[in-house]
Amino acid sequence: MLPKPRRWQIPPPVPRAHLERLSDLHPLIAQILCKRGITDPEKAQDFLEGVWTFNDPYAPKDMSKAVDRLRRALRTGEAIAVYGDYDVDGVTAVALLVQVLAALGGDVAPYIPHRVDEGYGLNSEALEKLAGEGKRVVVTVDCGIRAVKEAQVARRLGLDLIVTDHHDPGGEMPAVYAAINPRQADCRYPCKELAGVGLAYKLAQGLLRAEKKVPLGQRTVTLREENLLELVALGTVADMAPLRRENRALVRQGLARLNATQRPGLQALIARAGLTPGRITADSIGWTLGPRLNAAGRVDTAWTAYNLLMSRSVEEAQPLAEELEARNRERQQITATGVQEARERIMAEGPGRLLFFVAGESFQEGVVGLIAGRIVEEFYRPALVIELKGEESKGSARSIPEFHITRALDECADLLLRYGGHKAAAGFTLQSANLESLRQRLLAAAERELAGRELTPILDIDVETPLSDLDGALYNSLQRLEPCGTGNPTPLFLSRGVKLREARPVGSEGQHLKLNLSDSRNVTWDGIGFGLGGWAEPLQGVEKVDLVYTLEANEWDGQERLQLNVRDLRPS
Ligand SMILES: [Mn+2]
Repeated sequence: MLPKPRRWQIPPPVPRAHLERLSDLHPLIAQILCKRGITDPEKAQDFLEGVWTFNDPYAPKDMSKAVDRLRRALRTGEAIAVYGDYDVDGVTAVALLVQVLAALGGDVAPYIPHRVDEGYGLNSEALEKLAGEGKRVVVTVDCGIRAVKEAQVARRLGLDLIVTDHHDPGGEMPAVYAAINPRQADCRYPCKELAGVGLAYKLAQGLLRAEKKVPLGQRTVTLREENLLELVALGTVADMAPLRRENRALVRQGLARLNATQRPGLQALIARAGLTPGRITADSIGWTLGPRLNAAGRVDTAWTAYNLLMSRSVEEAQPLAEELEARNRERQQITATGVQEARERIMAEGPGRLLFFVAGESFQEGVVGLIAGRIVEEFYRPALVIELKGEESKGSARSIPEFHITRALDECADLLLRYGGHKAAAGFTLQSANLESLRQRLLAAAERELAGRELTPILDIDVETPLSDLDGALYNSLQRLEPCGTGNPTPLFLSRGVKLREARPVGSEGQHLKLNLSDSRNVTWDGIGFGLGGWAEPLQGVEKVDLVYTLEANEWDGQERLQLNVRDLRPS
């Protein structure tokens, strides 16, 4: 069977004037930058160097207020709680702020809710518990911006609540002591795309700089802002925050530090996951480190990940890294079973629908989002996966660019107990009795928005070029575009009329495609197409192909060789 078709979005030619302005750069790099809206030589330079020049941590709305309140707590010895989330962004943000407040001499403790027992975000029982323990200030990270009711509870309990959150605020803002969130309408902070951990870092910068200016006591604070950047890189990449503007600068510096990390926990995690210090990229976070840190909160408790990040010795860290490895395997297995079951149901219902809605007792809450993500990948339709559970059920949604899933849920707000998210992903809780109504209303919304549209995933090509124009020098230049990932994808090339010398299926079920190609100068190239094994048969006898691919280096026998990672192809 041929792999599913992709729509090739070919970039319009870049105006000559733009290219001339960037004539210091490799012409293909210049074209890629122009395609991404960077046409000014100075901006191009800043981008390539990962520079972000706006350097005022007090600029976000309410930041000074939050810093002042925390410094009062530090001065008077009031107990502080840092309240986070159980995913990587949340856990790294908690670790970051606890580390900073402790370094400043604070009486500080972390709080991370349990995914299944408590669920996402602030909850009143937890606030009561914290107040009962004598906490006076609660700082949230990566949550809290929609906690209108809980903010009232905090107020009644005499807690000063400082919210730092990067999620979209709802209609009503919680009445809190301070709310730091660049997405609120009256916040003028120029980078709106910081992750939860990025905002925690801004607060940390504010605290550390205030301390430097006016020390609170006799203690010497040895912790420096830069020591926190590896946490920022982990949380930002794992949360899929766009890797541009300030995030790009933070992640770039954070990756450099992560590659030489002195944190025993990260050293243990990196070693156990089989990564090599010095070769860790944003992809290593996305595919290897992030899933392991996340697995703790998905199948058990996020404290394992937190304790790992905070551990002080290799002896303490190693068993935790081991445990994360085991949790991650468990997570993979549960996800695979869930995907299989969801797929079977979709096939039974008829895969022609415009939206998939599957609910069942066997889907585990910790992985419903992962299952939904896989379904979207496979079928290219919005998907909701719900763990059916007594009176209240919890689910997760993933979507395609053509369908704003959180807006669709907004229309069904009367059926939901709580929900939140963004364009492409959302989480929600509802009374199980409302499941059928929710399903029908969402199907109707999908029908209205998607019927008659061509629903095919798009390959957003950066540049069309003869294969013979690619070489090692270009590959080296391309490294300046790193870190690539969400919001700054690895450049996608199109080459037409490439000579095909061989195409054969590889992989345990022949699911992948191995290619041998040659360019117009008769230089041979290797190509690999993951999931493109279905092309092996129809390519027999084909002489020339058009290829969409990324360029990568493959180590073979200690030698680096360029190869094409082919994303799609057609006979010319
Ligand atoms: Mn987050």
